[in-house]
Amino acid sequence: MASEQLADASQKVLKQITSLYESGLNAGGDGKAAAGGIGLLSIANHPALGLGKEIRKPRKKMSVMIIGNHSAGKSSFINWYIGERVCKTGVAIETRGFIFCTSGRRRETLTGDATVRYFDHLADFAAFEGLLPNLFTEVSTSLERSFACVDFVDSPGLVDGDMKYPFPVEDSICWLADHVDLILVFLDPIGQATCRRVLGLVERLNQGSHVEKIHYFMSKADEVESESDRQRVLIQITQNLATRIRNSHAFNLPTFYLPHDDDLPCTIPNAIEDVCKTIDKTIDQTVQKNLRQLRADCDRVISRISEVEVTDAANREANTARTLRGLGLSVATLGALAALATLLAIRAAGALCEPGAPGGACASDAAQRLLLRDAWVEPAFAPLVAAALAAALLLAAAAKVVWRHAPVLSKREQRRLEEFREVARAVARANEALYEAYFSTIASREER
Ligand SMILES: Nc1nc2c(ncn2[C@@H]2O[C@H](COP(=O)(O)OP(=O)(O)OP(=O)(O)O)[C@@H](O)[C@H]2O)c(=O)[nH]1
Ligand SMILES: [Mg+2]
Repeated sequence: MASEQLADASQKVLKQITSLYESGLNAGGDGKAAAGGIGLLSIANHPALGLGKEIRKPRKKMSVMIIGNHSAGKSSFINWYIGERVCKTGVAIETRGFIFCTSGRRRETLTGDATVRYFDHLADFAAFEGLLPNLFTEVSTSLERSFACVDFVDSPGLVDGDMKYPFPVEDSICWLADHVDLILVFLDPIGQATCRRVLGLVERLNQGSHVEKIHYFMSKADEVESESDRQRVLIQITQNLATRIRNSHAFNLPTFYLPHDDDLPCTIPNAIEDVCKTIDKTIDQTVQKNLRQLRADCDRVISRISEVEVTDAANREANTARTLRGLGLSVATLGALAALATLLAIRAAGALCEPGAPGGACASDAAQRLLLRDAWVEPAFAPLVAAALAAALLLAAAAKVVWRHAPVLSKREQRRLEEFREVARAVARANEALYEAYFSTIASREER
């Protein structure tokens, strides 16, 4: 299968994955992503689930950063790959900043601000002082090779000496290294392949978690005159890098050069197809990584919904227990208030039967009975009233605390969660279908 066909299949899968995050499935439920539905992202961002920070949409394309010494042919390689001269090339220091090269509907150049808006993962990248004016995007309509699903990042050439970069060049390359899928290091045989800056940067990148994504190539190999010269330069570069890279035993430095228009024979081996294969392999890996991420995110959403439902059921149960306890305490409060009222009534009856009390109320039976009780209430009246009042107040306060209910989901919210679960399950099924379709594409490619 040609690179373009692979790119076409990969691009479709990558786009569908993004669409499943953004807008879910179409109403027909035929597994095709469509605009207007509920996407995995809006489900993750729903306040009841709170997964907004954990679930992120993968990018629609994979990205390759090319780094290396000045004049190693980084920009020329991108132009050759795309089949269009989007980056400036030449012997002078041509690339002073970062140039993102992406495919789009029309040819255009975006400046720093627009670049940061175009690639939303770059928001923090612009924080490097002096970087924004040196950041550009070249949009090309080319569909050559796998460009439809690859974004290239052309970086400033590295040189030693008095060269002053307008921004912290090593730091910004290291920042980007975290955000790209593949790093190609181009070192040319006649330039400053082993300059201090290149070696320092390679060492830094090897200290991070990027080792697996870095691939080294000796570029412009046609500039060496003979095979023995090529071997000599290879040994020289390898020796210089060996102490700075992890996995140095597996270190490989294929040589390549861009095809010439002239017919001059060149006996130097050209591994330019290996560079393209490395890119295609990373596209494969990116598609598979994104499919795995989608599956994991569906599972995460489904298990979060279950967690929320379990918490809701527990809250309901706790609320019932709280209601019963609250009711008990309220009844006890009423009891304490009744005791207080009784004490006050007894005291009032005693006052009515005082000698000389008006109306002869003491004559009534009820007052007489109360008066009898007053005989033993009277000595402890004040502490008893205080105790009854304190008990009523404490019980009322306790009832108020106990009766405080944990929030529970409304019927509407419960239905919404059910709907979310169905969407996540359908997206997981669509993901399986994408997986199968993609692998059968790969299998048919390998059979040829
Ligand atoms: N012989 C030969 N020359 C090449 C090859 N690739 C690029 N060149 C030439 O090398 C010079 C530098 O190429 P660029 O693509 O500008 O190199 P660069 O790495 O982008 O340079 P900076 O941006 O300055 O770091 C240009 O004159 C290219 O024509 C190649 O494979 N073989
Ligand atoms: Mg350049």
